[in-house]
Amino acid sequence: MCGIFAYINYLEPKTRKEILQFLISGLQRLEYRGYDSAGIAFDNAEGKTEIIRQSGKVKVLENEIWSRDDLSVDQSLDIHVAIAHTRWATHGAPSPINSHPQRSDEKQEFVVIHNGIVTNYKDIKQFLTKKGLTFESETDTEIIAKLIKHIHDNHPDLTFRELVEQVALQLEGAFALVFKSILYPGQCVATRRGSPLLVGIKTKSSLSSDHIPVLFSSKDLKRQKDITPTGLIGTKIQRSDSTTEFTPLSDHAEVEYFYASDASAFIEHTNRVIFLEDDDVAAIEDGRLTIHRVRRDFDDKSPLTREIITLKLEIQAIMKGNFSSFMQKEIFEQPESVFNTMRGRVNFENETVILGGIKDYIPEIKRCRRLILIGCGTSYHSAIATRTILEELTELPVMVELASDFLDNERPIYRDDVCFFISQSGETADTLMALKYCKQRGALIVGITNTVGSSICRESHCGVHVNAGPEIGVASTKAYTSQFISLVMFALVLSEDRISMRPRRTEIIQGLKMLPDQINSVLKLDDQVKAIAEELYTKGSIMIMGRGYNHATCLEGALKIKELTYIPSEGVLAGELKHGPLALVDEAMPVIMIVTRDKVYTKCMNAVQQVTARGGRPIVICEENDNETPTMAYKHLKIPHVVDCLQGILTVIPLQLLSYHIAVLRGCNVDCPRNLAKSVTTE
Ligand code: UD2
Ligand code: GLU
Ligand code: MG
Repeated sequence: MCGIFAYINYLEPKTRKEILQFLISGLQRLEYRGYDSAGIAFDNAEGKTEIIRQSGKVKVLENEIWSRDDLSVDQSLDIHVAIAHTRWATHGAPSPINSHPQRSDEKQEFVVIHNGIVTNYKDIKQFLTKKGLTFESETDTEIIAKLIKHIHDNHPDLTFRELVEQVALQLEGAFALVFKSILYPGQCVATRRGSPLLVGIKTKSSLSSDHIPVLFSSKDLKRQKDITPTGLIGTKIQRSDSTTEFTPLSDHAEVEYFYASDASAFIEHTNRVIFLEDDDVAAIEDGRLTIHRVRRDFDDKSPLTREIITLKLEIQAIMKGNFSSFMQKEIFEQPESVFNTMRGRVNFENETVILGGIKDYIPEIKRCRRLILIGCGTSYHSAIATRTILEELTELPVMVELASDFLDNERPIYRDDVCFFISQSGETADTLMALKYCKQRGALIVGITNTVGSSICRESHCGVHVNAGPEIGVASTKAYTSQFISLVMFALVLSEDRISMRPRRTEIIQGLKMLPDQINSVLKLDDQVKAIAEELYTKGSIMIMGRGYNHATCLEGALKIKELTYIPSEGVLAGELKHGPLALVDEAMPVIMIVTRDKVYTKCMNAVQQVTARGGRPIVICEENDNETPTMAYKHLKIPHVVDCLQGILTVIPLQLLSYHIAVLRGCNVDCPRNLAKSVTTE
């Protein structure tokens, strides 16, 4: 989820100081991704692997590095492999021992850096423990370092690359990995599945601009006479007879390689990159890069010849990918982040849900008197969004409270209450205070957080990490949809043994399965949403209306508009229309209405009629198969159909996009709205 950076120099001498500087600046370029600790590994003067790790900022790590006087920083190294990492903890709190690189043993024969989550690490840990191995960290990553050494010890004939392939075959989950080993000096092997990883290549010669640089596979090379080595970097020219000629980089050519989670980490050194694909294993040995496949049966589908792409983008642009702000990037990340929230938890085949973080507390939760969901801002909205399905599936009374208001009024709390504290950062001061208040009164405390090792995570008895990955934009987007899904998963867990609820559960679990694809199709509305933004950005206020499962979407949409565009915006429960808000409606008042085909559909249509009857021109968010609502609307956006209790995930996304576009049109700072901070750690 966070940052990987590795630097390999071959016959291109660099001092240790230069190498360390490269690592630090590479990590600094990745800082924007969010992280809680950092670390590096390189060769020390004795030819052993040296690891330096710190919690906190890269600056702290840098200070630690330069404070060391035993590193022989002026020594020049002809061939060297160095790896570096920023960590967003998912397994074990941020601490030096949990930071990466993780090591195989005290001799540090193998070290590895990892982005992502290994979901079957417990099984592998158990296997290795039975073999007598002990673990020093709480991370999932440590098992990777230990496993590769274990395989090496049992199969000393395997190459470094083959060892990594064997390891990758055993791992489940999402990962980008880079390995270094004193047993294989000068070699560096990387692989990925689900997490991004790319290789940067810097050569002095051969890659001239009139040639297309490529990485050729042995298969392709075999077709050409006189070329024997595998997967070499070189150039190809298309001949007039439409054959290609490949000229490999000459032997003993000076070359430098970089591995990184995104190109911003090395773009100052080179703009030649190869994007690795899932199950690729990229190996560097004797200055040569080769790419192999973990599963050989996939080879045909995925040729090993990869074009080396020349990136022309400016550093600033690359940092955010093709996006203009982190918030926009995070909105578009939702198909993945939502999947990551469910990863290893929802089994779509046998329709079961396991939340490892609360499973031991389920009997206690089932005996409770009521559930109380507490949060602030967006997190509070995720509670509103899921309250109804929680009540339906748990058959428990559910209360939803704003943390500050809850404390102001000293709401009564009892020992048999179960209190949920929802916070992206896990540090929100109001929520944390409410947590302490409830804990003192003997309630069971459940955290719903995106940040492992955060205060709420530590103070809670149990909880669920939403695993949305770091969120940088101040206005929350992907954390909201992941909190939403976490609470729905909780409801599913609590209803597991209710036979009467089986059809409903099936419907919801199948709905969850479709969500990533459906979010993708909602994101395709971006241009339509932008057109609407162009009409609305000069308006003085915006009203967002809906009811039932979409009430939370209205509140969250209005909050996004306020936060980002500074336009007053109100989320109105459509049922309340005639009790006040209708007075605001006329031709000039922008009104957005959410109408989905659930049990309040007719009531929503009534609301649309009431608005149009007052001359209002509603912009409607409705379902794809709904041909009626658009006829009454001034404009409409169509989203896919999903089970009622999950609609809020699809309906909120057009509003996230809308607030983003309006903010851009108004020239507002999307990532850092005025007067707001990412995590509100003061009361
Ligand atoms: C754990 C791993 C996950 C995956 C899975 C495989 C961690 C952090 N997660 O996920 O990556 O390997 O096992 O089975 O190692 N907690 C709190 N308060 C909170 C949030 C969490 O106390 O606000 C506790 C929770 O009770 C549990 C631990 O933190 O003891 C990990 O929570 P989780 O949701 O990441 O747990 P799980 O089993 O989904
Ligand atoms: N799961 C690993 C850990 O918690 C890696 C997290 C990351 O992607 O930074 O250490
Ligand atoms: Mg805890």
